[in-house]
This record gives sequence, structure tokens and C-alpha cells, in this order.
Amino acid sequence: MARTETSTHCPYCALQCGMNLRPVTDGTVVEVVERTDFPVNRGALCGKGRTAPAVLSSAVRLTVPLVRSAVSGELEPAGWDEALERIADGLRGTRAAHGADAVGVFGGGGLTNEKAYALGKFARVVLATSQIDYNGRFCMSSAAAAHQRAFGLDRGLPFPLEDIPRTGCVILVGSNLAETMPPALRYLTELRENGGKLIVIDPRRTRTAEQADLHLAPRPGTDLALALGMLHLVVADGRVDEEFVASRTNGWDEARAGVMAHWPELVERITGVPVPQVREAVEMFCGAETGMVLTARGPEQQSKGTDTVGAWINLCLATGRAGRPLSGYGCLTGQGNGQGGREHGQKADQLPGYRKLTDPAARRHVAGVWGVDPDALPGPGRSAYELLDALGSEVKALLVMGSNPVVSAPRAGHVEERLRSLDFLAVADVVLSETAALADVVLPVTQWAEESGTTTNLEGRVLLRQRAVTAPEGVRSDLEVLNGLAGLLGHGKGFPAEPREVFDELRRASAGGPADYAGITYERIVAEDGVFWPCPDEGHSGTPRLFLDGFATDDGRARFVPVTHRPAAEETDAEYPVVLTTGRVVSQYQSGAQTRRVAELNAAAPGPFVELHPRLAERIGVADGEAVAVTSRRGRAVAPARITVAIRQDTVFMPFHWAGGGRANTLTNPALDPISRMPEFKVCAVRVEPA
Ligand SMILES: Nc1nc2c(c(=O)[nH]1)N[C@H]1C(S)=C(S)[C@@H](COP(=O)(O)OP(=O)(O)OC[C@H]3O[C@@H](n4cnc5c(=O)[nH]c(N)nc54)[C@H](O)[C@@H]3O)O[C@H]1N2
Ligand SMILES: Nc1nc2c(c(=O)[nH]1)N[C@H]1C(S)=C(S)[C@@H](COP(=O)(O)OP(=O)(O)OC[C@H]3O[C@@H](n4cnc5c(=O)[nH]c(N)nc54)[C@H](O)[C@@H]3O)O[C@H]1N2
Ligand code: SF4
Ligand SMILES: [Mo]
Repeated sequence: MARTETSTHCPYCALQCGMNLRPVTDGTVVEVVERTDFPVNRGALCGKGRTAPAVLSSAVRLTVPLVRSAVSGELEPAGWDEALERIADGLRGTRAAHGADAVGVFGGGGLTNEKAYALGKFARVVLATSQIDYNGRFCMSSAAAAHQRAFGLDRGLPFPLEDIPRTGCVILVGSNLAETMPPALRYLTELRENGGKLIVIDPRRTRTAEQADLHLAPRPGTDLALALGMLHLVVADGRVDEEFVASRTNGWDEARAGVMAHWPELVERITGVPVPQVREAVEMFCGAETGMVLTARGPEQQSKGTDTVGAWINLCLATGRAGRPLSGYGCLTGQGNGQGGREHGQKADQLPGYRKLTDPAARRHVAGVWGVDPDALPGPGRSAYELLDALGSEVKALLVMGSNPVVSAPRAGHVEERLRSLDFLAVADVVLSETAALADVVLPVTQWAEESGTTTNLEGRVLLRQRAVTAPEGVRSDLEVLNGLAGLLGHGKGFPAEPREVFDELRRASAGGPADYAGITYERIVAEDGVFWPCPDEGHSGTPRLFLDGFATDDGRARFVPVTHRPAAEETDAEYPVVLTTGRVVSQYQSGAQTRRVAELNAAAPGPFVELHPRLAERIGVADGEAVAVTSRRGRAVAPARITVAIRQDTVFMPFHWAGGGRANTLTNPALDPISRMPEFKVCAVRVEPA
């Protein structure tokens, strides 16, 4: 590698592909070059990663703070001192008038570990508010809750990706990896080259499903019944691994009772998947020596996401496909730091190191590191959607760092209206997102290539992004923002702006917790291609594979959870006869705030669309490309029809990357999972007609 190149990682998804950045001219512009020595992606990148430097350009990003003028009502350029003082005044004033819990904080799973940690500490120590949550609640919270319940620990994948090609059979549930993590498709291709089998479960025949040996296309929202139906056949066919169940698990008898009620014909009626296909899936999975079930947002973003993931975990446990080499359940986490972002305290109920805010010992430990009284730490606050829903009523001022809920939150029209009703809104972002455009103060912050910091990828591998380029003048880092605000709010110490200093404190705060980073250093990360947590001391080699010697429960046994199927929060009826599901396309990322500013990506994915089956299109009378109106109980969205046989006849699909009239989240249902508080992004009832 030439000396001028800097090794770093992509700003977008949880694969955290390695890349090198090379200065193009004078050190202010960089280009991406292959980094073949990084094991996760071995040089491969998707279009988003390749074009990420385009968002560093001053032409598309924010370079000066903006403050809403009392005279014009518009956002106008301002100095940093003025902007920070306006925020400090806004937050302080709200607190004085309405109490600490009237001030909210909304974070993001794209923030580095250092930022997520500092943001959580800022909320609890400086603002003394319980009202902090983040967009990761919308992402993998159901899988996280199910992980905790079954295994006593939540790390998305309990094994590195490199194990996937060596297992016997993979069931991929509601993941469109080919579009959402393209370089990871290689692991599935290699699996099949090695003779392993791939089963994909998705209501759409996606690019990923096209790779499968078997594709099951259930009606959205019915994965729970499908998993129980498979487990029913496992029991009926005598394929339960009795020895594993007896020696390594608890609770099978209760779980088994629930399973027996889900006989195959009933499951076919609920899911639409023919019995022979369910049977074939069971034979494929049980026919291999080893196997994995991997879920993503399809089964998780449901109002029963936690139970659904629980049912898939039960299938793994009953067949002995967990806690053993080359077998297990895993969740494919989504955002760049989706894993680390859920461990270090920006979640409503959590302290650093994946500790519980309600645990007195955890409070004492973290308060000790922070130099505060444990009793002064607030308790758990509202979950993401509940927090957004409370804006303007109980929560009157909000600081947003790393999310664009105007586009990405469920029932987005309502959320937008709630944001507008705030007394005070501050947003730190790299671009003027739709949410930032509503703010009283907008702070322009640095991006991935302009700062150092760690992220933890979907494997639990802690990585280092290294600064490769100088940020434009006028831009500050999120850590500098928190340092400045803390200072103005009377906390001159405890919020260093230097990432390494924050990381060293995070290591101490996480020490002894479930997600223990104590032994991880920036130097080790670079030397070892990342370090897997838990890593309790510098002599520890890290933990790529979990649970082989026992699960993280008190007695070391995994817990079966008794679950039964239940309908979606909103079922179709005469007025809203079609199911809407939502998701992603390869060339846009999330709310699109970043990728909609890249010409090459916009050319590939210029706008929203409604994917529907030719039969449905014929019935309602629309041709390909014609405008379709999709209406739910929350609102109406219009986008061109994309007619394809690759989707069920009773279902339409919309990607959620765009604002405006084609915004998918205008339609979605904020019904929450009772345990994870995950909204039901993947199922709601709609009417579809020509616009
Ligand atoms: N290009 C791109 N890549 C991304 C992102 C992005 O925005 N764009 N975002 C990143 C993030 S944060 C995340 S969370 C991941 C998400 O990664 P994925 O989970 O792969 O993405 P989605 O498209 O949301 O959903 C996956 C699939 O679920 C299917 N599905 C819908 N309803 C159901 C259902 O009821 N059951 C089942 N089994 N399947 C269903 C959809 O048809 C879709 O193909 O992607 C990451 N990578
Ligand atoms: N209908 C529907 N809705 C969904 C989903 C779905 O499948 N269907 N998926 C959900 C999921 S899984 C997710 S993860 C959410 C994501 O939804 P969002 O939270 O909106 O995600 P992003 O678009 O990534 O927003 C990140 C924002 O932070 C900014 N940003 C990036 N890096 C930084 C940084 O370092 N600091 C600061 N201060 N800002 C930064 C970006 O410019 C952007 O404006 O959407 C959810 N919404
Ligand atoms: S797959 Fe994810 S991490 Fe890799 S280049 Fe694409 S967006 Fe970046
Ligand atoms: Mo996500």
C-alpha cells in the first residue's frame, strides 16, 4: 500500500467494508481504492461505498451553522458561538420551564462508538434526562430482544461471516443481502459452491432469493407461523436433537406445546406457503449436519418481531443448531455502527457495555467512571417512536444527531407534524436533511473520512475508521459539538473532543459488562483487522465465536420461549385489501439524506416506486410506469408502478428512501412490538388505485 493511502471503512452499512482512501490533489479530495487485505469484503464494494467521497464535497454538504431567524423565519448562516449558545439556551430554557424530561435526544446507529457513548453520557449527565433513544430501535431491536431472551446476550452474529460458507444449510429470513450488503453475497455463493444449501424466505423473489435452492414467499407478517410450522414438522418427524435439548436448553416442554398447535395445513392457510414447500425446507435444514438461521428486517420489523425471531431461535435450539461450531442463529444488523450503537448507552434503557439502566450495580459502575452520584442517573425513557409521538406535548425540545425521522419514522406525516410543534429543535448533520430543515439550529458536522473513531460491524468486530482528509473550514465533529454544549451547560470536564480519549473512557465504562471493550485499543484494531468483543483485557484475543462453551444465561443454558402466531396489528379488509411492505434498493441508503446527493446513485435509483404483480395491476387498471396511489389509514402516497411477477399478488412493496409525495412512511403503521418497541414497518393494509 502506498504511504499516502489511509485505511478506513465505508460510512454506510453494517458490513463496514474496508477501503483505502487516496488523496487526489491537495489533501482535501480523496478517492476510494480497493483494500483487498481486509477479510470481510476483500476489496469488493457496492456502488454506495465506491461513491461515498462525493458527499464530502462542499457542494452538497453543510459547511456553516444555520440558525432560524426571528425576523425572516428562515434558516440563516451563523457563527459557531451563536449557534451553540442558541442550543444551550433552548435546552436550558425548556428544562427550567418544564423539567429535565421535557428535553429529548434522538441518536443514530450510524454514529461511531465514541459518539454514541458521548451522546448517552451527555443526555444522562448534562441534561439529566431519561428521554433518549435512537433509530436503531427501528432497525434490529426485535432481534436484540430475542437474543437477550434466549441466549442472555445480544451480538448480531455469534460467528464471523467466514463461517457461513462452511455450514450445511442457511435459512435467510427477510434479508435482501444482494441489495443491502452486496459484497456479502459472496459468502452465500461460496456456501453453495461447497455443496451447502440456501433457503430464502421473502414475499418477493429478490435478487437474493434468485440465488436460493428453495425460495418460500409467505404473506408479509406471517413468519412466526412459518417458523412454528417448520418446528411442528421437526417434532412430528422425530428430528428433535433430544440430547442437545436436554443438556443445553431450558423450557422445551412449554415451547413444544405451542408448536403442536401449528399443524402444516393451518400454517399453509396463514402464510400462503404450500405444505410440500414447508416440508422441503425442513428436510433441507435437518438433512445437513450443521445449519444457520439468519434474519434481517423482514421478520423483525413487525409488531410481533421479538416472538418471530424467538420462533426461529427455537427451531435452531430444537435441532441442536446453536452453540456449536458452524451452527447458530444470527441477525444481520443494518447500520454502519448498528451493533456498537446499541451497546454504549444511546438506547432508552441502557448504559455503556450493554449494561441495564435499571441494574443498581451497573449504575454504580458507570456513575463511578463518570464521577457522578448513581442516584442522579435518570431511569429508562421512551422508545424511539413513543419519544417522537410525545414531541410537542411531554417533550418540548429535541437534539437530533444521526437520524432523519421525517423520512424514516413510521407514520411520518404525524412525526413531521410533532417535530414542527416543538418549542426547540436542534439537528447536527452532514447535510441539510428533511429533519434538519425543520430545526431552529443546524450544526454542520464532520464525516467518516474526516475523523477517526470506531464502529462495530455486524459480526461484533470492532473496527477503526481513520481520518484521511481535512474537513472544510466551518465544520466541527459531533464530539466537538457535545464538548461545546456541555461546557456551556456547566460541564467543562468529561466531554473530550478527541476520539481516542473518549474510547479509552468507553473501555473503562464497558469493562465487566456484556459488551466488554476493555482490552481493545486503536493499535490492536489496526494490527488485527478488528477485534471481536467481548475482549476484557489487552492479553485477551477477542471472541469471534460465542456460546460454544455455554450460553450467556445464569446457568449457561439457552432458553426456549413459548410463542404462538398472532395476526399483524392491521389486517387487510374490504376497504384496504392489499398488504404494503417496505424496504430498500441497492443504490440508495436509508432516508437517502446522503445517497440522494450522489449523481451516480440517483441515476441508478431516481425515485420511489410501487412494486406490484401483473394480476393486481390488471385488476386495478394500471400499466407499468403509470402513477399509482397507495392509501392507508395514515395517509396517501403516489409513485410510478413497477410491475413484476417477483412479488405476491396480494402484496405491494415500496422502498422508503424518499421524502415528498412518494414517501413510503406516510403509510406505515406505528404499531409497536410489546417487548422491543419496534414499529411494524413491514406490514400494513392499503388500497391501491391509479392516481
Ligand atoms: N442499499 C442499501 N443497503 C442497506 C441499507 C439501505 O438503506 N440501502 N440499509 C442498511 C440497514 S440500516 C439495514 S437495517 C439493512 C436492511 O437489510 P434487509 O433486511 O436486507 O433490507 P429490507 O429491504 O428492509 O428487507 C429485506 C427483505 O424483507 C422482505 N420482507 C418484507 N416483509 C417481509 C415479511 O413479512 N417477512 C419476510 N420474511 N420478509 C419480508 C422484503 O421483501 C425485503 O426483500 O440494510 C443495510 N444496507
Ligand atoms: N418504511 C420503512 N421505514 C424504515 C425502515 C424500513 O425498512 N421501512 N427501516 C428502518 C431502519 S432499519 C433504519 S436503520 C432507519 C434509518 O433511518 P434514519 O435514521 O433516517 O437513517 P439515515 O438516513 O441513515 O439518517 C442518518 C442521518 O444522519 C446523518 N449522518 C450521517 N453520519 C452522521 C454523523 O456522523 N453525525 C451526524 N450528526 N449525522 C450523521 C445523515 O446525513 C442522515 O441525515 O429507518 C427505518 N425506517
Ligand atoms: S456493502 Fe455496505 S459497507 Fe460495503 S460498500 Fe456497500 S454500503 Fe459500504
Ligand atoms: Mo437499519
